[in-house]
Amino acid sequence: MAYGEGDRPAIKVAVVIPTYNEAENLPILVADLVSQGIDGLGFVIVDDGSPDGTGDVAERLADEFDGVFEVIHRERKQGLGRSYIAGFKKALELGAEQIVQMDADRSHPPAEVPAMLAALGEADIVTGSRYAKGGGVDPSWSFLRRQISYWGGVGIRLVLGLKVKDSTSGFKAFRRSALETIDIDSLKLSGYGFQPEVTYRAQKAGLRISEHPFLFMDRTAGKSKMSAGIAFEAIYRLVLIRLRG
Ligand SMILES: Nc1nc2c(ncn2[C@@H]2O[C@H](COP(=O)(O)OP(=O)(O)OP(=O)(O)O)[C@@H](O)[C@H]2O)c(=O)[nH]1
Ligand SMILES: [Mg+2]
Repeated sequence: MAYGEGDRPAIKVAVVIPTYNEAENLPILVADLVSQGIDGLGFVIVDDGSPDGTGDVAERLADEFDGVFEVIHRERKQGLGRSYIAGFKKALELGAEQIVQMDADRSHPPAEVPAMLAALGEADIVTGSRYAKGGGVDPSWSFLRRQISYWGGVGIRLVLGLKVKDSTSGFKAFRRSALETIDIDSLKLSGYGFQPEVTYRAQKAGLRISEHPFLFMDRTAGKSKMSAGIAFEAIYRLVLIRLRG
């Protein structure tokens, strides 16, 4: 249902989702989130001109949704970090009290979101964690992939001195005040390093970060945008960030 300015239900919880070629995944993810019955739920989708038409899919979902549903269209692919910064700013501007970030590829289970929001009662940021007790990764992952992912994460934790067990998780819930404290405009990394950089900033600012276990499942539709090159570049740049404080 479409609303005029001023008569849409108010947004309390904004789910920010960056998309690049996720036309198949996005409608399923949005429907799954809606079915969680979250009070004051709204969406901010940030699409980087996906050639597969994800931007149009998002507009259609916005027309159908009974509440705040913003779609930010950017002309070209600018990376995950820049997309999140634009999305977080929009969520704050809309007046959301709690902001959730998650991937569009359905690796992050919507069923965990209500518990993560509840956990914000005693934390400034709740990080979805594959390595907290009760969490895990897709059973189809090979032994080698598990080792690379786990030890890569341990390396990043050591480089940045992070306390959380899952330093690269892109599944998080923030209090509005946490995003305001972090000064999101000054975040430097846009690719794989964005998530640990956010966590590093939050820890340095003395924010309370808790971990919520979840089972990370591989995408079943669409293509991954990850590569080993992206991961190595991120680690190198995180070292620089730590050295410069
Ligand atoms: N707006 C925008 N979204 C992006 C960009 N790159 C990736 N994304 C989205 O960011 C999320 C994470 O990207 P993925 O390709 O799943 O990366 P990943 O989860 O690290 O890698 P996999 O484990 O292989 O899925 C997905 O929702 C993507 O559609 C980008 O440049 N711009
Ligand atoms: Mg993914």
